[in-house]
Amino acid sequence: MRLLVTGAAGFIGSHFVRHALAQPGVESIVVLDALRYSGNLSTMSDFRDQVIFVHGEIQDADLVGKALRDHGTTHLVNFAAESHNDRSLLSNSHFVQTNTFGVQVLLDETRKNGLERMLQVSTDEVYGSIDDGEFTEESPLQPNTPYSASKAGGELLCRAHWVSFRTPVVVTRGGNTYGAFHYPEKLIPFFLVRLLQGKKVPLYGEGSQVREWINVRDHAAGVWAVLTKGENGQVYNVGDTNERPNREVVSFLLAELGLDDSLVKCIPDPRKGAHDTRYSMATSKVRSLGWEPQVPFDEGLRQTVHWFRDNEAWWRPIVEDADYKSFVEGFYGPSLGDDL
Ligand code: TDX
Repeated sequence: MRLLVTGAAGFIGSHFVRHALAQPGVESIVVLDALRYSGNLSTMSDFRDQVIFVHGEIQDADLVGKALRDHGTTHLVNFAAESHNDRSLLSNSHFVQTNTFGVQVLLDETRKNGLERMLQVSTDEVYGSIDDGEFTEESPLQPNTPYSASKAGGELLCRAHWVSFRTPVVVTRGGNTYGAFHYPEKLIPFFLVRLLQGKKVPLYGEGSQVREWINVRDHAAGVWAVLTKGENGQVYNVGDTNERPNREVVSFLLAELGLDDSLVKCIPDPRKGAHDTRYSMATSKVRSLGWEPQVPFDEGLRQTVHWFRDNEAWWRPIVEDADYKSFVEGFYGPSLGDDL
């Protein structure tokens, strides 16, 4: 197998490359990444010399086609995405450009260059919110934010290219993912880097929303299982059964760092109507491929806390970057400052 992995200078993509490098039969890995704000070469430093790096965007058809041909690619896995809901509430054209149009480019290039398979990494957020029960792969798509709508658009193109052209494509829908190298804008890494700096953390509303958490190593292994054993034209949920309200996750982080509740500030919910109350997915389909999650939530979350505590050299340049500061101030308001 000769792989091209897009977005591997980011969080889940980098863990997927680590996983793939340890598998038999992988002859080469090309990483294509635009190095936009959440992609960092430092995230790839432990495997940089084992992959071929191409700098560019998935929307660039000429670049993608050339990269596929130059390296005799057989399989393409797409992790490249704009992935933060809150940013999509501020402005969303980049989301459609990358998450929808970019996927169309990859599908066309997969077909034109005769690849054996493309895998599109998607998200449980395409289903919208569920109060009781769980989403199966047959549940309707009812995305609630520009981010999740742009991901749903990418997925629908996968379906259409399979039906129209028999382009060999599979889709995974991942749950909320946590672990090392997570760009500090999502709940867990954002709160960790703030707490580690002694700063307050902004919990939306009362923190009652429920998310289903999966460790990033399990997510990467799930994507690998679908890539190697899934069926073309199919969608696979990749989740674990760790449903937790946000405030419980935050309590865990505080306890693990020896801090108390005084660092939590409940703020008016900036997502307003677009804040999904609960995600939950059925995963029997992916489990039928022989995959199952290996990392218990408490153990994985503890390891994540320790990783952030021990790897300030990775996150410090990110939180000191002017664009990062400007997003945090712009979204949460200048009062977030050092003390919320
Ligand atoms: O500052 C915060 N305060 C807060 O209370 C942030 C950033 C988040 N939250 C809440 C909002 C959500 O209920 O925490 C919960 C998780 O938020 P995010 O980490 O932003 O994730 P979510 O919106 O649930 O989406 C995630 O899961 C699906 C990822 O961001 C997506 O990329 C993925 O597709």
